[in-house]
Amino acid sequence: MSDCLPLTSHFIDGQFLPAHSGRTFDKRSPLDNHLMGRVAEGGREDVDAAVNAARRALHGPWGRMTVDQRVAMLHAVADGITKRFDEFVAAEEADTGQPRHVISHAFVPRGAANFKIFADLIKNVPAESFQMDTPDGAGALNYAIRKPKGVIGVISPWNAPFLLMTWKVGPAMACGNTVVVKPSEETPATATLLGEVMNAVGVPPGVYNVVHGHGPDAAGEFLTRHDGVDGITFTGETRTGTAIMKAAAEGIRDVSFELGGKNAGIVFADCRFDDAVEGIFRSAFMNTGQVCLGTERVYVERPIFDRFVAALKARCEAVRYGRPGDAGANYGPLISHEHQAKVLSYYAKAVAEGATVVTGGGVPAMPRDLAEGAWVQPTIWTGLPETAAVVREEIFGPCCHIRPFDSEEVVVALANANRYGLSTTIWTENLRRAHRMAAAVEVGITWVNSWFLRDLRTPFGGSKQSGIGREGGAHSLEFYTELRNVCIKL
Ligand code: NAD
Ligand code: 6OD
Repeated sequence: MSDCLPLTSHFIDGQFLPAHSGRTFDKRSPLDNHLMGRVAEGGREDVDAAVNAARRALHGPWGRMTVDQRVAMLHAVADGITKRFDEFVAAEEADTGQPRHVISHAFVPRGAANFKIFADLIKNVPAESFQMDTPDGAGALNYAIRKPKGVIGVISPWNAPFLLMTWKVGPAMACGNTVVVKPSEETPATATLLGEVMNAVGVPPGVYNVVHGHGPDAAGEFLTRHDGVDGITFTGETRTGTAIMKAAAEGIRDVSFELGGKNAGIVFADCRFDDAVEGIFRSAFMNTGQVCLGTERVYVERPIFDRFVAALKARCEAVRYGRPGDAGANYGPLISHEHQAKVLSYYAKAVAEGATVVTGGGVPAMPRDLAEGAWVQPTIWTGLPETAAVVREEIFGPCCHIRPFDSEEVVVALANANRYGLSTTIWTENLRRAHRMAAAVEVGITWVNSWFLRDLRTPFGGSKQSGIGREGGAHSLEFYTELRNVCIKL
């Protein structure tokens, strides 16, 4: 490469490496489209090198560590992230363009916590055992031991890149596995930066590897098809999950999937009105709507419908566009022009299908230095049937459709009439109703009078086409370890 732009390297076997082929791809800023640097474009050789390094490390010093030593190392990783907190925040800001407070309050601290929580968990895993009778009366003792699954392929998305990647790497390493991460091509920075922390705290080479690159017929797919990979954990679109599941079928590899959503927000007339407006606003528009748990369908009980729509509209029209560190800026761009084109195509579809555009619907006027960024307005629609594309399909942008409802039964049916089942947020002061609703909605997580709160020890995952398996706390052991039975004749 003859220009002097920075290169984001692979991290393989403890070393920062360019692609074996020498190829790179461009990383542009979502804020203004300027060329930030180049990224190593992973190919088969790079994936091979990373998987082989991970396999060697499984049986090297990493595999021989005691649980206490591993736990201490994961704590050191978490502390290492915290020590370089500002660099992680800056790297994620540059990759995603999102406001500083979102990244520094929600995403990066949770990334560090992902190492501590799973390290502490692994020290306290109970083992099951059964004493059985035998015909000779001597008896036998059965007990189960948990072993690492092996080399884990981690494929992560761009919307909260550090949090979502570490949520897989933390438990995988805590359980004694080694990993090969393929971060999203849109957000490569923090994965490589984490390699520096791994080296600094003495994680053995090959335990944590990163191969950059694209998905189909590229690094992502090569990783999912590699026969040295024992399990694949993936967060991303449901359609990509389908492709990965087919790849994993070769070799009967296990998968853990966190996929798409089309989440409902349900607002009852007895809610605390201002809290509900703020909660729905955050859930639909935080991170410019690029949150898997985001609300794109809002159902509001009829007596407060008009007032609610007006209040949410006012909230949207008060957003302050800007760069991550700009004073007062609380709203960033979409991740890329490609994603902007997708979101704008849905804005056009909504109008074509007869929506009333309450606010937004296009690209905001931006100052000259930001005019080339991937900006879109927060957008609210009303008046569409449930069959409309923007009411059925995941858009993953800052937009929602709001519809009035008249009864609990009807709103449950509306919320459930979708192929996804990731999350729901319910706003009511009626405790009994909240419990009834939480049991009736077909989703992996229900929030009542809140959103985006979750203790890392609790299960997380999607129902229906929103995922397979649960990760979080002890539930992560199901995927990241293999349970083996030992039977001893006494
Ligand atoms: P995506 O599926 O396009 O890409 C995710 C990752 O998969 C990227 O690293 C990409 O390079 C890789 N990839 C793409 N095709 C591949 C293939 N054929 N084989 C192997 N790897 C491949 O998703 P995205 O656009 O990065 O992220 C947005 C999506 O992620 C949304 O659908 C969102 O709902 C979902 N998501 C879900 C959760 C959750 O917890 N359920 C969390 C965040 C995001
Ligand atoms: O931190 C979490 O619990 C979580 N599920 C974050 C997901 C972010 C998705 O965009």
